[in-house]
Amino acid sequence: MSAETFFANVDKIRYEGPDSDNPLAFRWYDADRVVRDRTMAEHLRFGVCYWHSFAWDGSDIFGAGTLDRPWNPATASGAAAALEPMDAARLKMAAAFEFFEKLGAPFFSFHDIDIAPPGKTFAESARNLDEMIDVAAGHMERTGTNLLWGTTNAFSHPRFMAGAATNPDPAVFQYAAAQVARCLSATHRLGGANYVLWGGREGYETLLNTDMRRELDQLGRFLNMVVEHKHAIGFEGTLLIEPKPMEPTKHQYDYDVATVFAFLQRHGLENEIKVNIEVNHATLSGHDFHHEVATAVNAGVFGSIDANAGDDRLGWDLDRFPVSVEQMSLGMLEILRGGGFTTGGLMFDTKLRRQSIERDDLFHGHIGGMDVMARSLLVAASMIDELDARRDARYAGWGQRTDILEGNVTLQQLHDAQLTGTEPTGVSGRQEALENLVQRHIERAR
Ligand code: XLS
Ligand code: NI
Ligand code: NI
Repeated sequence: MSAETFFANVDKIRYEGPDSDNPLAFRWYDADRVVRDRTMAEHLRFGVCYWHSFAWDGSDIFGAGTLDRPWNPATASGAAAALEPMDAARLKMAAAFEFFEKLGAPFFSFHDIDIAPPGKTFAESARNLDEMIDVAAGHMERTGTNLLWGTTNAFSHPRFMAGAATNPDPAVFQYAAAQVARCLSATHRLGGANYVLWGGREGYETLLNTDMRRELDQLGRFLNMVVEHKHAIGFEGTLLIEPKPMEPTKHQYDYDVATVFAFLQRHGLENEIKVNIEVNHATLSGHDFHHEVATAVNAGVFGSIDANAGDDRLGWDLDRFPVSVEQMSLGMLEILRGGGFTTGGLMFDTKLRRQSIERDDLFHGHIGGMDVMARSLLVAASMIDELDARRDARYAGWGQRTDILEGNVTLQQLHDAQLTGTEPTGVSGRQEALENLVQRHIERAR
């Protein structure tokens, strides 16, 4: 098998418009189309993730790998069993870049161990990573694909069973620090736009054995060291924390955006680190996706998005491709209200279903996700002005009472004024009318 033809049955995916019946074409994502102030490609900044799409073999907690990924030794065909790990990594990378290019995704993302096999020692792992970073640089140059973010996997290996930075054993903290330093440099070398820190197992299983105060301080120190390292090596991308409330631990310290923002402030990091919001994690934390975006925008820490979705019947991080235009339109609305992406983008931290074993299934998942997000952008762009005007009108009364928020009146003065004042009449929330407005834009946005 030649790696260049891993997806031999699929050609470059093109935009054909909403009336196309071609399942391997975009119906909504038209990269060069201008929407408000920028093109769709500039608004959406799509990225494909290496881990679910190329490193994962389709295994779940109840069963073995199902996916045809010949570079993964555990894959059913066994084709890779005979391959040297570095040869398997090169094969995987060639297939991944063939995919990025045919899909027309401008960005990709990786964990260190997705692209380079771990060695027997840290030094050997670091050499493997360096070598694969060189290979990646060649593919990026050839295909024009860019790096949205790099990240470190400090949660899969047994050494991280009790976390990385929050581990009770400082030797594990040191290992994780070494890994992040190396991977941050690798991300810098590839011109990454961001670097993500998802707190893989930074949390606890039981408070019976956990000194929460100490663990949070360890995490704060760790992140300060990452910031110092970023500046030391001259990395200009954005550092991002990815909130998640639970899974794999019972309680993750980066619970949601509000929790992360409080943590950043406590450790003096609120101007150095922003958030990467994952839609499925928002759901797990009991929030709407758009709530998390709005919270981040308000706090000034909005960074990037992992564009996936959960399943209403299954309560874990399922990482489905997004399918709901309504859900994503409300999220895109808050992103537009915040001024859109700067270094961030929409990363498909998405998994095929385990039964999707044809090679082109990976295209169908991404094409559908890109079209849902593009359509959601059109809906959000179409309704934002009308909604903002309605929202401003709701607060219009404050135009006459700037004295209150400017701090020019006291509680006593408001009391005295009310003694002779009239009964407030209130303002209608107009929720049903606004929900109908959203539906109208969903129906009509083109
Ligand atoms: C896991 C996270 C992970 C991060 C990258 O739930 O979503 O995939 O995005 O480490
Ligand atoms: Ni996730
Ligand atoms: Ni994620």
